[in-house]
Amino acid sequence: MRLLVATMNEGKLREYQRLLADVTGLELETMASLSERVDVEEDQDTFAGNAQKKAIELAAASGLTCLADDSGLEVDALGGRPGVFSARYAGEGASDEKNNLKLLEELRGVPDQLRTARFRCVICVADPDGREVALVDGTCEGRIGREPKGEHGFGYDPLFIPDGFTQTMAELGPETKNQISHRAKAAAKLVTLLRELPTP
Ligand code: ITT
Repeated sequence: MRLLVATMNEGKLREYQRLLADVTGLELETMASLSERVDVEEDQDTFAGNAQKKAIELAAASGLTCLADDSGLEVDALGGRPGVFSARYAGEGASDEKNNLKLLEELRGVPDQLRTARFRCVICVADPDGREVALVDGTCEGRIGREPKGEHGFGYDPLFIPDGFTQTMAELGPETKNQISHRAKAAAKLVTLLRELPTP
């Protein structure tokens, strides 16, 4: 099956290429295979709503089975923010660096035990007729550090210290991240579901 990994985020794309590498019969396509750029407005108020919207619209536009995820960071001391606004927390089109700085600023003075947070990922797969064929999720619990550390990953990885570790996700690197992350957990559920789908 050809599967379009519908993301403009290079970091996510790299992770899916690794996470789905060993699935037999799956041929991954990237947005580069689309003849024209398709923008989907992420205007839903849940991760699931945005993932469904992206997968369904991009499947229809590409004529391919399509995987989309909506993901982000929920910080307890901020009442779950930035949540679905994670990519544009510091403003539309904000860089990862700006988002991280804003997060540190908002958490200034918050003690370690209250800096708990989680990454959340919802993956939706839609077939070329725009029918949802899978909806799965995954979370990764941790806490927000005091300064950005590490070079791997993307987004909030330099600030996020997963439970059970002392280093940030950006210090831990892709092998560890792909075993423990929200995206890895959701992808593992997806692989189980895809294996159960009847082959045409
Ligand atoms: P697409 O919609 O094109 O996939 P995007 O970056 O806009 O790309 P989202 O709307 O899902 O994707 O926003 C996710 C944001 O949440 C992302 O930009 C990061 O800031 C953050 N995020 C999600 N997963 C992350 C991860 O594994 N590590 C660090 N930050 C992450």
